[in-house]
Amino acid sequence: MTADPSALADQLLHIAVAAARAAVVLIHDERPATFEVSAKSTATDHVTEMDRASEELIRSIISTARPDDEVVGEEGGGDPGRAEVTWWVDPIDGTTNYVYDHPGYAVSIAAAIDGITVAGVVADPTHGRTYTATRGGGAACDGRPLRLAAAPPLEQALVATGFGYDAARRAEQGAVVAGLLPRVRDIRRMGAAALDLCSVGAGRVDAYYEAGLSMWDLAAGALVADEAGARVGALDGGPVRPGSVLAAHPDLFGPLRDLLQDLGADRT
Ligand code: LIP
Repeated sequence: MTADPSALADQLLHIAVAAARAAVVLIHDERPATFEVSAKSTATDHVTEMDRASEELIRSIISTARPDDEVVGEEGGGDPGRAEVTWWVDPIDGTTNYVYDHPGYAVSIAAAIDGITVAGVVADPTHGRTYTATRGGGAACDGRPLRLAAAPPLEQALVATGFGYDAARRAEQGAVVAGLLPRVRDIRRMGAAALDLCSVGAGRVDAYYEAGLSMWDLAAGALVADEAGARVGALDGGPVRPGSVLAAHPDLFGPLRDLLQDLGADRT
């Protein structure tokens, strides 16, 4: 590994930002009037030709700059254990919002060294925002530093969440929300994990939780939230990992985790 990890993180972030910006031009600025949409795990779990084209473009930019790294993307897969530097790519996070041309989709790119995410970018084309972070270097939105304010009490917390695509799982996740709703200020369901995590970092929601996600959904947004001062972990309180995430102000994390565990959120 390089003698100066922060210099490498900055280099990786520079590549990630360039790739994200190119992908935003492709999927948003040059969005075609029509594009192919097909189903994945269920009839409502979509992938579009724009997801694939975005990932292909991002892969090309990363591989040109760093040919020995491994890119793991939602559409093209990859081997996260093969190389020292692994890139986690969600070419369009919030594909349902993208299909409907509804605000709330993002390009999410993160770089990890030996399994630790060190740089991340989440580009939000419909709001014209770019979130960035490097480990130990802070988080920013359009270059403006992000830092959490004081936490509200649990009953005044605005909590974001999301749901899977399988009907039976959604029923379980809906039951958790039914139990949560009277215990907090309100919930928000925005449709893209990367933006939900950045919203915690930017103070647009007080917390976010979800089960069933992949590292490409989580890696970049989790670094932004962490570097903005949030505690980010799994729903059981362990380290963030595929399948389970909770992000909140450190003072709010414990009470919300305990409530969500009582409601069975980590079993959905
Ligand atoms: C989405 C996630 C979101 C979840 C959606 C969907 P995709 O990812 O970012 O948090 O609630 O159901 O899984 O599939 O749009 O890349």
